[in-house]
Amino acid sequence: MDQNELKQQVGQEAVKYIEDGMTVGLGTGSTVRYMVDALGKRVQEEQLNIVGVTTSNRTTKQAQDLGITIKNIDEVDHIDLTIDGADEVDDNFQGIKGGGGALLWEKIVAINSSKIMWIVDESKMVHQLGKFPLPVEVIPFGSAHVFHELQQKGYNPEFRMTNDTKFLTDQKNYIIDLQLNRIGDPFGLADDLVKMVGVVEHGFFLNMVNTVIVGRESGPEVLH
Ligand code: ABF
Repeated sequence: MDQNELKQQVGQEAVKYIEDGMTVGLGTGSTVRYMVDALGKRVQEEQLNIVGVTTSNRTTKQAQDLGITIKNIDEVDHIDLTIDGADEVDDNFQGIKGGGGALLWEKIVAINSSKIMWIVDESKMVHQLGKFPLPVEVIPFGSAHVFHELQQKGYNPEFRMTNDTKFLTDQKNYIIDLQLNRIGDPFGLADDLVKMVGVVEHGFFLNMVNTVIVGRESGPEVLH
């Protein structure tokens, strides 16, 4: 199986955990795209009665085009289950997310969810976080100074670019990716980053996930 087949495998497996009447957080990324497609099929074929809360404008469009009812996070009083992707997941279920630039809305939806499930192809499973650059979302105002401070700290920052201009998140913020290679103390680094004025959020998702479904050649592996 290639990576896309593994992503499709876990996307379709995850949808089995969605029950009628649920409010479901819908993540962002190519793996989640497969899940939302499969969910749309269930909604159409089974008249599944669910409400989706999305983590990006692109997931909103995909879900609405499939006839899935979407509500803004501030219109619901709870989210039963959020299904999202991830860029890295370590042996302790700590994760890095944000490769798709949606980490802020993803984390807001996640912290308001009763249960969190990540769906990943096996390439995302690592022993130590850090090979994937850590995304940091920053307010544009003063971002050059935040960038400089990150340089001074030795975090190897790079502004995320799209066609020679700074990438803009759905919240109209910038993303600075930290090329760290290996991260020995994610909790310590997370604390350091959130103290920086102008930093909105980082891509560490620590002590958050309940279930990880990993795409494998032998079939989806469900880890709790
Ligand atoms: C999203 O899932 C992002 O946080 C993360 O970057 C992405 C993983 O991307 P993909 O599923 O396309 O590999 O939640």
